[in-house]
Amino acid sequence: MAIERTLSIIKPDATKRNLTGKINAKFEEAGLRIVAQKRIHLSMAQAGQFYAEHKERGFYGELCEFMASEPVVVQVLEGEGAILKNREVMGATNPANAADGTIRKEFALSVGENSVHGSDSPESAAREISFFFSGLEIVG
Ligand code: RTP
Ligand code: MG
Repeated sequence: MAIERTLSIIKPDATKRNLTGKINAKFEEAGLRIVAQKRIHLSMAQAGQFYAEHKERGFYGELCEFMASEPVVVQVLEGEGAILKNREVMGATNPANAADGTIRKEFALSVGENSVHGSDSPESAAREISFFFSGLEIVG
């Protein structure tokens, strides 16, 4: 399988509870390398732009407010099949459905406050990585 890069976000519920290191350990244990990382506080406008694909969904306003409520850690993860592998390590969107050992099973509070985001396709990964990082900031 090819080496891929994917965009990950450690969400406000997790940064607030000081879980960045524990979540990063899960990525590293799965063979994903953190090749870029920064802590930022999104504005409502930035959160809205990032999640524009969900504009028509009922949870969009709540999602944007949550993502702008506290700092987040945005990261680029690299590895074999990184996009799918990261989704596996994250677990299902709703922690009630997440498999044992996944980040969301262990740390998520609810379907909304679910600790991590991960790109869901190569197209999303390309768009989302360039949303947050310039090429110079990614060091593989
Ligand atoms: P993400 O984009 O954050 O990696 O999560 P995902 O693919 O597993 O889920 P997606 O359907 O893309 O939804 C994006 C985020 O919106 C929030 N959400 N809330 N209240 C709700 O029913 C609801 N559904 C989704 C979650 O924070 C979800 O991760
Ligand atoms: Mg998604």
